[in-house]
Amino acid sequence: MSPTMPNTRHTLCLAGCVALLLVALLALAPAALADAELTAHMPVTNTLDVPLDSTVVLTYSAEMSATTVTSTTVAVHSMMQGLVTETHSTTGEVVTVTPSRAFHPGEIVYTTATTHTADITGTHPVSPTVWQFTALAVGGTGRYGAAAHDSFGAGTSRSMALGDLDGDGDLDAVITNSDAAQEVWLNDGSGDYGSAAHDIFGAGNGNSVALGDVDGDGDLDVVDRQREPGARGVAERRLR
Ligand SMILES: [Ca+2]
Ligand SMILES: [Ca+2]
Ligand SMILES: [Ca+2]
Repeated sequence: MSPTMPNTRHTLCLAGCVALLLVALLALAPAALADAELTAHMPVTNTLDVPLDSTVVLTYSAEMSATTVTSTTVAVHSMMQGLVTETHSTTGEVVTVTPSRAFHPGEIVYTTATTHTADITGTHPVSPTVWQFTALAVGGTGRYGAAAHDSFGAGTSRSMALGDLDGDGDLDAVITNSDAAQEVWLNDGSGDYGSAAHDIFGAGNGNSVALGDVDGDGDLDVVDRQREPGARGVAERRLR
């Protein structure tokens, strides 16, 4: 046997061990994130007690390009007010959105982070992210007294929705009637809606209604469904 054989076997064994160690380390290493991915956000999804003046903070995996972060690419919509995105501040990987108005107590808020943002190299996120949270509601006794404070017309109402339709900070009402036109009632700021509807639309047969910023221009739009007795319903979209 050659005197060099043991050294050769030792060298081969060492190389094999090193290779195995590298494979093991690679298996344990976390998967590398692609650039510009959203890795965390505050408030986190489904938080129920978010302060009314809270900001929304998004953390990405790379330094973001401030010019790509706008109210179109990172938008905050509240269910009762529509688009509330005001200013974006971008510092490195962190984007902070400061809403233009305080959230209403108990309302649901949605943040949409699209794939049209980019990091400083121009790389976009692979997927959009949408999440929701709920604004904090405090106080109150849960008791409502014996008499209604206001009544809304004489129609046979089928459904209603609340939202700030005129953008003055208080909650207005949309009511659908089965035997009269649909009605918008504006809040005077103290919870009173007056004695007359502010706006009417449609021709009755209202069945259900929902509010949302359908066209993305910042204000709340109305989607209502009307239904003739014994007939199929017709959905209408009314944009502002
Ligand atoms: Ca209002
Ligand atoms: Ca008002
Ligand atoms: Ca709108």
